[in-house]
Parts: sequence; structure tokens; C-alpha cells
Amino acid sequence: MGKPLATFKALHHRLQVELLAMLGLSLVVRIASGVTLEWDASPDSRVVGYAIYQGTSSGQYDVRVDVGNRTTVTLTNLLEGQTYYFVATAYTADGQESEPSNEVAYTVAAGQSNPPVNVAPVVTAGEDVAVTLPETAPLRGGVSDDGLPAVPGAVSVAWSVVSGPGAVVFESGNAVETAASFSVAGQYVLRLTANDGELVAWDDVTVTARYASPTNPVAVQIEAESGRLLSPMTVVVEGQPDGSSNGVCYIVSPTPEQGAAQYDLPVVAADSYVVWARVLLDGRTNACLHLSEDGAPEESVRVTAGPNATNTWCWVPLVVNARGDIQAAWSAAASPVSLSLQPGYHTLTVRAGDTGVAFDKFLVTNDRNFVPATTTSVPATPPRITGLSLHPDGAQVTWSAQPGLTYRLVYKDNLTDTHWLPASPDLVATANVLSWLDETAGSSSRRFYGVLVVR
Ligand SMILES: [Ca+2]
Ligand SMILES: [Ca+2]
Repeated sequence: MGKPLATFKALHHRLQVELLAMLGLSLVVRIASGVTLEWDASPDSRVVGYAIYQGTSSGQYDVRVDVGNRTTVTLTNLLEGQTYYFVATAYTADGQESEPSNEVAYTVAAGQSNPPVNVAPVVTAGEDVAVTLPETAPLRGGVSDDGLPAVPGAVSVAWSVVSGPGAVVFESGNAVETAASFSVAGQYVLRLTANDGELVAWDDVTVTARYASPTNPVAVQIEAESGRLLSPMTVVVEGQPDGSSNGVCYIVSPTPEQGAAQYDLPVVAADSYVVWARVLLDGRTNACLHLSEDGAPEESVRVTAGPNATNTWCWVPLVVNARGDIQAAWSAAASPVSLSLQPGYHTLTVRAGDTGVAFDKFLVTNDRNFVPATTTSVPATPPRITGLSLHPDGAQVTWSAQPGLTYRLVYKDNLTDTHWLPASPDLVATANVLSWLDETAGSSSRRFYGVLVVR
């Protein structure tokens, strides 16, 4: 057996390039390193197969690959930068093996040894956005990916809501660039998620939605117990009267759907108004009640305590209670009650719904961005009257204010009068200025004004 059974040609080695897929806009090319070896068939009829020996030093082979009865093979899984040496042998059915062929060498080029690793998409949800309702917020997201894995070979995206006080509608929830609309003002966190079929990545964007500010912001505060009460609506005094640090005076009905309170609400600017209530929800997270103005049909509304606000006095907006499945309505986003009111006095009627709800105060405002404070702070600077102008309707008085604090315009027609009389309802400042038109001023030849901070 001195004569070689096979002459090893090892004619060429080449990179094997597989074009795996071309889907959408992504061209995916997987490059796997390999070396293809070819050799001459042995003319000896006893030969039934061939073997390839592989090593990393010339003349020393530590891997034997039985390739069967064929004359070409492609070897893969070779290390980058490494030089490999190969020889071939032929063998017979009874186990005889030929002398090795000539040796060939192959060096694997750098960067071509390992199949590429799928990298997660890179997502940006865009810059934070501030928007004035009912405008929509533009969402300018961005996604890039390496095109892997080959299937699907494309990235799918989806917008979702992480948090927010109301409902969000995306114009196109599966587009990188789209717009969103919001049912109520507040801060929303929206998420853009990208999925390449294997890996998921996301980024969040914050949208601050505000309402347009009214030209003449007004917030009238009414003590709940100051209304005309219809039994069994009852006044309760706890501790010291209202205004002291630890006392509260409120109304509550012991019977569901029974009892009401009626208020005279002065309105100075034709506008749409929202209503807040300072409530104590006795162990409930939300409750229904009924609201009507000027004898119009009642509207079903509800109050919902914020997180950790059950069994604590808190300011909450009255929101529309959707008809139908009340439980579903509670879980859905809420729209604030909106009263369209003309100047003059209006009658506001609050009728009990669910039991276990106590009302301390109501606040009616055309400034939908205003959120009443849960605690009253001491004014940093006392109010100062900055403007007084006479109109056919009365005297317009303007003073400096501190947002969140409650003020009352008072007057005397003679400086020697012992008491100041109210010229305005209790007004909560939503900006750093407050103004009220005193329509009773025309009855006096002269009048002195003052402003009280109501605790
Ligand atoms: Ca990828
Ligand atoms: Ca009260």
C-alpha cells in the first residue's frame, strides 16, 4: 500500500454566502465561514469512502472527519484568524486506509467565523410633548434594527399607555410616527415598543395635556352645608367648625338616592365650568351622585378617590357617569362634568346617590387646569387691591392672589360700620390675580372694599 489511493487536490477554498431572505425592505445576508475541499476520486475499485484530517499545525492532525463516498466537503465552525491544515485519505470496506494526500492550508479571515448575533431594535419614543386640548399630540418615534432575525426580517411597533388619568386614542397605534388624543388633561406616559420577532425593546415619552386657559379664570368655592338641604341630607359638625385646623362641617345622606342640597351659584363669565367636590369616601373608591343646574334633567356623575385617598378628605372632580354598565364606566377614563353657564345666578342641585359619601365643599371653575389643593397654606403675601373700575353693572375689583388660596371680597358703605359684608362668594385663586364684579355697588354712593383670605 505504498502508493496513495487518492491525490488530494484541495482545489479551492471559498466563503460560503447564503442569501437567506429578502423580506420587505430588509436584505438579510448570513455569512458563515467555511472551506470547501475537493479531491480526485481513487481509481481503486476497493475504495468505499474518504476521510479528511484537520489540524492547526502542519503535519499534525487532531480531527478526523469521515465524509463517506464523495469527493468534496465543506467544513465550517472554524475559528477566525486560525490557520488549518488538511489532508485526505481513502479507505476500503475492510478498514484499510491510504497514505495521506498532499497537505493544504487555509486561514480563516477575521470577522467571518461566527454567525452574526441578533441585536434588539433601537427605539426612541421622541421628545416629551406638551399639548393644549383638544389638540392631538404629535408622536415622533424612531426605530432601527439590524434586520435580524431573518424571519420575519422586519420590526413591528406598537404604542401603548403606561400611565395617565384618561383615555388615549392613537391615530395609528402601529406606526412609528403618529398622533394621540386625550380625554382629559394630565400627564401621560406613552410607550413605543418594537419587536423584531425575537427581541423586544421600548422607550417612553411623557405627554403633558392641558386645557386652554380661560380669559377670565374664576373659581367659586361653596361650603356644602351652606345650601338648602332636603331631608335626609344632614349637616354634621366634627371638632371645631370649618376654618379651624382640625374641624370640618359637612353634609351626608344616610339613605341611598335620598336627600339633596341646593346652591345659588353666581356666574360672571359665560363659559363652560367644571365642578370639584371635597369629599370623604367612607371605605369606597368611588360613588355616584346626581347633579342638575337650573332645573334641567339630572346628570349621573361620580367621584373617585385617588390612590390612598379612601377615608381621607380629598378634592375630586365630578365626572360623567357613563350610562349602562357602571362598573365598566368606572374602569374607563372619565370626562369631567361640563356646565355651560351664562352670567347671572344659577341653581345647582346635588342629590345623593350612593351612601357613605360626605361633602365638605364644592368648587365651580371655568379654569379646567386648576386643581384645588388638599391643604390650605398661609399666604406668603397678603392680598392687595390692584384695580378698581366702575361699569354700568357695578364695580370691578381686582387684587393680587396666590393660586390655591381662597379669598372673599368684602365691603363697607361707611367706614364706621362694625362689620364687613361679603361682596363676592368665596373665590379660589387659580392664577396670581383675582377679580370680581360687585353688582350691588350701584346702590351706594360710595363703598370701601377689602379682601379676606378664607381659611
Ligand atoms: Ca434585531
Ligand atoms: Ca364644609
